[in-house]
Amino acid sequence: MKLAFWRKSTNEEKASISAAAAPSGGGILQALRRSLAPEPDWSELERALIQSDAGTGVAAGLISAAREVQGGTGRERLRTALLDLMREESPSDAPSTASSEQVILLVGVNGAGKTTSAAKLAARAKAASLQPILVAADTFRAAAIDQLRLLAAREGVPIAEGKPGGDPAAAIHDALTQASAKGLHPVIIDTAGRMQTKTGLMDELTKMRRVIQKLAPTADVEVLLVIDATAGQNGLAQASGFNRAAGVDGVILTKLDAGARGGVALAVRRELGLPVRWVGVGERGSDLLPFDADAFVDGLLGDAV
Ligand SMILES: Nc1nc2c(ncn2[C@@H]2O[C@H](COP(=O)(O)OP(=O)(O)OP(=O)(O)O)[C@@H](O)[C@H]2O)c(=O)[nH]1
Ligand SMILES: [Mg+2]
Repeated sequence: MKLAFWRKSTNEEKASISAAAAPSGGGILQALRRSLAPEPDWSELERALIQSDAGTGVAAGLISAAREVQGGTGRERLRTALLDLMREESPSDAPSTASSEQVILLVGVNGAGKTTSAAKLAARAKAASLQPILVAADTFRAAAIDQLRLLAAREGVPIAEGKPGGDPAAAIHDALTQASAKGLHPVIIDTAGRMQTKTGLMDELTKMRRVIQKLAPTADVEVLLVIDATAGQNGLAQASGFNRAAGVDGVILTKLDAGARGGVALAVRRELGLPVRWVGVGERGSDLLPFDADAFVDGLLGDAV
């Protein structure tokens, strides 16, 4: 899907992304202090990447990419490899789609941060003068609908609620009808947490996706997989099941503030081939930031300050 202007990060937000990516115990930063030479101790850097939760395969891949970079210090060569991996089309270069319909479907395992991220996205869209609507399609638990209702009220954003125990696809159907009648977008849909191994629940996602396609055939639809960064490598195992069922377009990486190590973002990009779209850095409404590769890599390498 095309990117809209409300996804662009400010300089202040870029600094927060760098801070969240910065390794707390030294890690890559410490290893890099000793790598101003063109040929640093590559195995030490590789270990530092593994310690930052990048995973062994990803760390090895990055180091071999860095070694192939011609010229520069070890730090510069690693930086080039990291940016090659993480850089995406910059949101600011993409045409604004603020006038077209947008539908965002949030999926993921239990507790990843879907509901709070939905509210944060709505808050951000509203702050950018859009008219978002939240959709409580987690009909599995009544408390989930209550949770989103409270968050919607806090952000001053309208909500379309599914019936507790009802069909989430039906809730989405009603919400899209309402959104289109009132000209509300983006439509931000919260779904129930589910394990990627439960076929029935994955089929439910496929159905939701079909309903969106049917009711909003011309909309920009973006399916975002919400991954808890503190789950480290476990988060990655979830993606393929979700991708098969719902066609994942990108990732929201939550809880980067909560002791997570930033290397997970590298693994998401390299192993899943999915762009990180947003990062969660706290529990407040404003703590969801559009991912910025340069700021992230600066933080990871300790270049930001
Ligand atoms: N520190 C921190 N906490 C977060 C972040 N994102 C979410 N949380 C917290 O994680 C917990 C779970 O968040 P929810 O949004 O309810 O997760 P969920 O995926 O909707 O959970 P289920 O609906 O049960 O599957 C809450 O206590 C959130 O406040 C983040 O970026 N940083
Ligand atoms: Mg939830």
